[in-house]
Amino acid sequence: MSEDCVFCRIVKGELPSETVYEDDDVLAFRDINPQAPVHVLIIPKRHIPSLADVGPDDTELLGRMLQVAKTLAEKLDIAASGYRVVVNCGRDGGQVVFHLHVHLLGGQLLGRLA
Ligand code: DGP
Repeated sequence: MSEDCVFCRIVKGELPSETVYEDDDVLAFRDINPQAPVHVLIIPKRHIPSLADVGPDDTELLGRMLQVAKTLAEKLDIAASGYRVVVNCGRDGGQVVFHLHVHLLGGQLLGRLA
């Protein structure tokens, strides 16, 4: 846990969030500034600053985060229409919060990235 990390504070319950999924290792909650009708963040409870900081021991955790994205897409009713899963990494990747997170976006047609 990192004292000054906003997502660690959400994990600890010090800041409110709208939780949509939780297990021992993973938490998912609605983004405070949604970019689509469905915009959920899926995070590890353990503080990992970014994708650049994961190691071989984190392979299962990363897989579970993607499984949670898929399951939440079904639960939040965007599986059939489609959705986007995004991980911003580092400054040029547009990462603002340095606690690893997966964005799950859907509920509207999303613009092409490339
Ligand atoms: P990124 O650019 O990938 O680091 O996205 C960080 C996201 O985190 C951004 O979409 C807004 C969201 N966010 C930042 N602070 C909070 C917060 O306190 N609560 C919630 N629910 N989301 C937050």
